[in-house]
Amino acid sequence: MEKTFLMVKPDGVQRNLIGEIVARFEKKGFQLVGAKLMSIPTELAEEHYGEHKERPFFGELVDFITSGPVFAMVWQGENVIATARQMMGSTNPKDAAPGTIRGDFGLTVGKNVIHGSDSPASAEREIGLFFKDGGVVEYSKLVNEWIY
Ligand code: RTP
Ligand code: MG
Repeated sequence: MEKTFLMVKPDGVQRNLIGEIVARFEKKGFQLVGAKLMSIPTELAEEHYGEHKERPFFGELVDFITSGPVFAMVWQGENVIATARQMMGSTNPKDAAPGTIRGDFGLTVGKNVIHGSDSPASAEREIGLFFKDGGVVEYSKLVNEWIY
């Protein structure tokens, strides 16, 4: 089953949005298979956002993501990578549709509440970076056949 890496960024943690964000993915029917509150070491932040190394905002991005704890998660389900990105909304909250996480809660492009893997390759890479010591659980929900 497809997996993705999602993370409530430091602004979302400070604003008490962890529960709201987890609830959205739970209610959608996706399955939480890993989660932890953690501080990101600078080296991990630089590696995670390595694709943006040459961008002018790279320093600010690393400073922000290491500025306070984040809530790192692995979610599972069919098409979870693309669907989670839709549920997050556009990168810049000013362009994010109402009803999306960034549309409802985001303030600026730098403080946009949530991160989500943008492709299967990113998901595999990011799960490997953030959960390299384990913590991803395989389990079945026995409730019914309508959710993952
Ligand atoms: P993310 O990686 O955090 O999930 O966001 P994303 O895929 O929607 O956007 P991406 O292009 O990967 O950019 C990563 C993060 O960099 C910040 N950013 N700042 N100042 C700027 O113009 C600018 N552009 C991007 C955003 O916080 C974005 O989430
Ligand atoms: Mg990205």
